[in-house]
Amino acid sequence: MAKRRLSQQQRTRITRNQADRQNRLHDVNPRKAETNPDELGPEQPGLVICHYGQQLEIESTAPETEGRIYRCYQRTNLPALATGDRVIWQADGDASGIVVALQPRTSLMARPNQQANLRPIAANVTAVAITIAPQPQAFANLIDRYLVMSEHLGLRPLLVLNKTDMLEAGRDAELEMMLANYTRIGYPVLRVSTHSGEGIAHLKEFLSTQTVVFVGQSGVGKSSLVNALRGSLVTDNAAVGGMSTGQEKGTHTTTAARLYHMPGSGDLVDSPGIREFGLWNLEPQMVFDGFVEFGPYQGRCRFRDCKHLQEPACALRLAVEEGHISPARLASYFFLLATLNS
Ligand SMILES: Nc1nc2c(ncn2[C@@H]2O[C@H](COP(=O)(O)OP(=O)(O)OP(=O)(O)O)[C@@H](O)[C@H]2O)c(=O)[nH]1
Ligand SMILES: [Mg+2]
Ligand SMILES: [Zn+2]
Repeated sequence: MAKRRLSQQQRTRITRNQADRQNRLHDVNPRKAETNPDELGPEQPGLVICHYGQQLEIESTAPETEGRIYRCYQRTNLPALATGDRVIWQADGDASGIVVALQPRTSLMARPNQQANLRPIAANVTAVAITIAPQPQAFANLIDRYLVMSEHLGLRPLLVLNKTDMLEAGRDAELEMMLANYTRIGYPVLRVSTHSGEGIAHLKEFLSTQTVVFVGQSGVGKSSLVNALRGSLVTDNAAVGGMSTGQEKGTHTTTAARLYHMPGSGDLVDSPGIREFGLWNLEPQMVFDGFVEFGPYQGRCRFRDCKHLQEPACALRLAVEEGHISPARLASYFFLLATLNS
């Protein structure tokens, strides 16, 4: 037992060391970002695969160099770039270059950093896979936060329950009830296990035409899913955490969002597990709109400015009493509203 624990720790350390080494390898002089344009290669299109620190990994989408990766800096006049951004860049060597322009985005997912500034995570995604597992425990508040964000951005949300091999009928009854409620609201819930392979083919089919970002707590298996969906023929697998139970908190194996192509069609973005329950810039009405099953009751309360708390003839509370809206979702709505004001 002791021996096994040690080897898991070692595995985690090795993964981390590899990441450090890779980052050092990618080091380019930041001053190059201001190189005179005449000294650079022609402008060409590219795709941001990863953004860590000040550096970007750009995949060329120009016919002659398609698929090749260049380590780049961005010109300082550009906004912060995100994984999935389409850009224009110029080579300044065999494997490096400068990003000179950002192409229009269809969507931008961002989350606040510790300073409460919004940090872009992924651009141009079409779907959000909210990933949960029996372990670490899933929180409805967090799922709802992602749902509100997805609805707000017009992205297609789905819930992915990973680690179905770990489910225990008694212990996970609450989780099952929670998922049944999301199904009832109309959200797709896909049940998978990267260990047993259950549901992976179905998830792959479901996502085949999408660019999907995997979000959720650290240790739920986002990177494992990306690897499973891409299959065993690829060589550049995402690093996976060492704790097979996922009970250990704060492993945070993935440190930056990264885009992977699925063989065939579809793109996957692996993102780091969330560290804190951050806020994002939303108005209260946007939160309401993000609870899609509340929609039919909008404007039906007796008082126009009803807060749905104690007011008489509140349509929303009546809907809860009559079983059309789950009490958990109403509670979650109040919780998210409160976090906006804190
Ligand atoms: N039992 C079981 N464990 C799994 C499954 N999928 C992944 N795991 C384990 O869960 C742990 C965490 O997996 P990761 O893929 O690194 O999780 P992550 O969500 O990417 O974590 P961060 O990168 O830290 O956000 C690893 O030990 C995996 O082996 C599964 O289907 N069943
Ligand atoms: Mg990961
Ligand atoms: Zn009301």
